[in-house]
Amino acid sequence: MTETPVPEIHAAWLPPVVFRALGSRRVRVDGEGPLAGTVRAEVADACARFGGVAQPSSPPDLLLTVAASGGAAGSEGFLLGHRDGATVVLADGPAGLLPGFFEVVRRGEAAFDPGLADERHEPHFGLRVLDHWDNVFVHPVMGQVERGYAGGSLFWHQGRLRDDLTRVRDYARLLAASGVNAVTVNNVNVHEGETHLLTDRLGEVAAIASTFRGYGIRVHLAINFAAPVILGDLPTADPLDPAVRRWWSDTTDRVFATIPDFGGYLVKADSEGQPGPFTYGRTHADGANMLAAALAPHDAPVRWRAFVYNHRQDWRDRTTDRARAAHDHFAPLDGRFAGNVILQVKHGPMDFQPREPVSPVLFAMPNTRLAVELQVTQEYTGQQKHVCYLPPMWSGVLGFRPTGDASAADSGRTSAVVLSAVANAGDDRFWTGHPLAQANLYAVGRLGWAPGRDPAAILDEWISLTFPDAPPRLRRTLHTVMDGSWLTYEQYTAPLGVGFMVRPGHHYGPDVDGYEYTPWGTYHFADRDGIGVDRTVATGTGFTGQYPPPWRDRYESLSTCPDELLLFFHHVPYTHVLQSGTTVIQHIYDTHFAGAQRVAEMRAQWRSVAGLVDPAVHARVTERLAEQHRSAEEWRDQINTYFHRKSGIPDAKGRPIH
Ligand code: GCV
Repeated sequence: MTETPVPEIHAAWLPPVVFRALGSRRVRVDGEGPLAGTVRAEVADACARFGGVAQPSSPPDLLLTVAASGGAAGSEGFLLGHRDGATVVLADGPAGLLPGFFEVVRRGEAAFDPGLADERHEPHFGLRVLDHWDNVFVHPVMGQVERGYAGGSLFWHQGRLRDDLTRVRDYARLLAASGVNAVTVNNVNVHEGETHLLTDRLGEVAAIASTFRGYGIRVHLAINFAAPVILGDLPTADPLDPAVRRWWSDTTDRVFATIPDFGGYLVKADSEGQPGPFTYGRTHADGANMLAAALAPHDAPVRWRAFVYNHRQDWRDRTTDRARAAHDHFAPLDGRFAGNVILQVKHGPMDFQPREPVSPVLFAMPNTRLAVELQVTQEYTGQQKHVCYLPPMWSGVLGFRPTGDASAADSGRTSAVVLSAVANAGDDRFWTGHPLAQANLYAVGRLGWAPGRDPAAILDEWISLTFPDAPPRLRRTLHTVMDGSWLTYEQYTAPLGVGFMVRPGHHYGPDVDGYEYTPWGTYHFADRDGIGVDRTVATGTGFTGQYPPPWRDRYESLSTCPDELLLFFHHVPYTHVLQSGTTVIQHIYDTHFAGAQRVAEMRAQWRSVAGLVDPAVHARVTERLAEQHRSAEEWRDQINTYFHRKSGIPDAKGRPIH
């Protein structure tokens, strides 16, 4: 037996062996166009590897074809079933062939069960986009990838587009196999150099787009609102100025002349120092609608971010509440955005904390198209040094029912039409730094197709694809280590939804008061008596009033506010008794001891499967778990000590607090 060389780049969820069931059969692909061509090439490759026959002259075991009834050309839907002794993928249009193909791959042998009942697959979110925060030039503070924990950019290296885009093609293939259909290539903080991607460096975007195209993935660009000024063409970027409007329209026409299937713009305006319409006394609707007008002839959207708040606030002023900001800015503009504007809303009202309530903006704008934005890159959830499987959190967001009625039909969920997620991949050999963080990337597309899918089932699916020959013990261990890891992370970090307490700037590790007296609006207000932010209508900032009933009442009242969000909504004494029956202070001690202890167990569990996993994967995860363990203990000790010193209340169980 020849030894297979360790691949330079990890195969993630597409190691060759997952194509075995399909590649050992007779497979025919009918259909025209580049996507059908991609599927044919995939099939040919799999059959060459596993002894099957691609495009056989005899009846196939698997037929992938566009259904005779033929839906819209761009439709990605398909039917999977069994007809006349063969498994069939009947795609609505050519765009459905690729997702249909990967559905068969995912199922392996089960896809060829003659008893396979007809299943209709259609994506819930038409646009499922990964937003890369990649810079072209290495930023002096933020580096090549802002909040990137997986090495450098897949696209750019120190100011230049990479010569070899093979990895981008492999990335496109991985994303297509998970269900993602778009990528924004650059950071929403568009610095001067990156502004040129829109014009004189557009060729680089075109090169990336043609690499993604074969896998049905469209490329979007984050643009600088002040581009007409920065590029030196105009003295103003006023969105109501006719010359500015013409500039955007002409520039956008050139983008589409170069990249006919260009996906659209993404804009961070009047946020954290980025330029925007406020400079000219205009509204966000004025700004977004100007870009929408330029994109409309090309039938493309502008995604306009709702992450707008005052980052220069005075901590002494208890009336200003950052959580309120997005709703205060945008809800009054409902109905004033053009049809091709998509308002992109972070899933929580603050900033991707491990626990936040769902943003009320997602339920306040029935006349605006919305995108919900998740953060796959683990800025506040362990920076890909910690195992933190995030889909259970996302699933809660996507399944949140504003009516509060758990039995309500899907229409009761968030009205968002787009799922966007800040990417966590880079040029690291394992794509995501921490090999187990690949599961978070994988899950975005899967939830984008079916937001109601069980996160634990997605995890098992990812395990099967990524570790296809894993013995049951390894499968079980992976599941045990990962499922629940978000709750473990929550246990040893900031308590009960209060958020932050991270080291300022890089946001890794504990610093309870790190942001307490800063202008960023992220406070916990701990004193000797109690902790938490009073966001009630009755006595606080009134944030609870931004929710529709019944949530505004549930969050407003101490007796109905869920424990895990208590300190997000209320300031309470340390002796306040939670619904769980324990006091706030004892809960803090208990969860911090338990969280750090759980990480020690995860470490031991992982150690026990050495020898069952690719040694390089095992070594990388081992190294990261060691750091997670150190960090969890650091969190435990700082948080427990801080609150012990503040409150003077001892741990009822007498454990060591420093
Ligand atoms: C891209 C947070 C992050 C920033 C990020 C910003 C945003 O503030 O720390 O790095 O900027 O969110 O989402 O725009």
